[in-house]
Amino acid sequence: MAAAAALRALRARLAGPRGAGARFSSAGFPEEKPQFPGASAEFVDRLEFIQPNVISGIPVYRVMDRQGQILRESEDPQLPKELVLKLYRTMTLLNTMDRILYESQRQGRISFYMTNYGEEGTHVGSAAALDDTDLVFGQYREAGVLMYRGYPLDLFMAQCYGNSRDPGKGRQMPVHYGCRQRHFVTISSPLATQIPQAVGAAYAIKRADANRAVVCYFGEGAASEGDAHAGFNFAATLECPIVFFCRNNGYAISTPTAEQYRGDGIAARGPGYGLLSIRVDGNDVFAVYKVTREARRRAVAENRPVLIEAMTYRIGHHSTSDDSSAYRSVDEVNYWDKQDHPISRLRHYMLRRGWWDDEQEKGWRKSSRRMVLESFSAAERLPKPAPQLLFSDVYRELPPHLRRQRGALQQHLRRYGQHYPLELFDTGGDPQNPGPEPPQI
Ligand SMILES: Cc1ncc(C[n+]2csc(CCOP(=O)(O)OP(=O)(O)O)c2C)c(N)n1
Ligand SMILES: [Mg+2]
Repeated sequence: MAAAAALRALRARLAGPRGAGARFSSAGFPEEKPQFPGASAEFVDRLEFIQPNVISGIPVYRVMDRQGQILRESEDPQLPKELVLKLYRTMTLLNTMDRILYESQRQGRISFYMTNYGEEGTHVGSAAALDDTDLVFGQYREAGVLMYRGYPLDLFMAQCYGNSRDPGKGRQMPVHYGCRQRHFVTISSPLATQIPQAVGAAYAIKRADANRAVVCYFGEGAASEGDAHAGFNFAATLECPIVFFCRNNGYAISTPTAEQYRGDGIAARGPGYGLLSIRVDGNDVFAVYKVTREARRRAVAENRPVLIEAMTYRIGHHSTSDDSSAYRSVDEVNYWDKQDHPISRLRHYMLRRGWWDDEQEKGWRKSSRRMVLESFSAAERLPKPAPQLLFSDVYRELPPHLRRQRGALQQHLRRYGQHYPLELFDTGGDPQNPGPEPPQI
């Protein structure tokens, strides 16, 4: 690897010519070796700064070219047909769900949405490489991981609609999914907070000797947060079984990567923390699978944190609150949409193998769209959770100030209920009725 060679060259340069006979200090240490705690290098007698580009040009690992052709047979993960079809169906179903929920936000039916366009390969390739019980901490643009684990469309929709089936009881913005049964920790909006939390969980797993990994997803923008530093350093020093999965999609809202950092991306930071690190083509689902599988294996077998930087491109706007035409060209977006898309790359592969054809494509597009639309209209018909549920689930016993507020809400609704669309809420006609608990799936 070019970076490793550069580091070796740097080390040799800094070491300089060795002194002849070893001299010893009065404490008995050889004097030509630094004895500072935490330093493992040599003295030099020439002043030379370390260039910031000493780790640069970290290569991008890939398995397939853009036409879906395997580049080197020995790197082919040789996934069975059924698994490849599952990867493809999940990637395309996610894409279809995104289109429908994005449009529904545009029509005012839900308040907010974030699409995953162009990043499907990073989600599905990595999810497929994990064990089912590995604990996932996400940012907000990893819905494909949860979908791969079988999270039903009805619950994606319930969360985005905040209806009475939403396990979060309508108390979060859309796309803040979570599922205990699928080991997917609920998303929270403040960037990078999941990183130290994930490391803490990995440390607990290590202490319990549980043979599991934690996988922590984040964007390259979030990697500029202080929490990322804290997380990386804790993971390295506490030797935690964690895979840090950075989706480098080129933007943090409107800020392009060129304005986010001056080093060689996120992977270049890994050696500074003592993390095994690798960069992968995130639009090559097989490469993502292979890298994540090996990272997961080593994280668990060696109690070693690993940093993966998956290079991809955010084809959609940041969210429905953003208009990316204000800061990037249509040509740029079109390039990734038309020339280097993870879905078309995998489809090319499947077509070459004779595992897929145009008829199957048409049939699947139609039936998956129907599934999403059915879920979508069912979600829209369900009532909102009862207002009383605002107060549950944080404290085992409601503290006095919240009890007072709950009472005040009840009184208010009793007096002025006719001014609110209470018929849309799951109260059985009685605003004081907390309504049924949503099912836990
Ligand atoms: C602590 C904090 N600061 C700022 C924000 C606002 N914000 C939300 S998303 C985002 C960009 C994140 O970019 P990146 O991590 O690259 O993820 P991407 O959206 O590209 O997937 C920002 C600045 C936030 N949510 N939390
Ligand atoms: Mg980003």
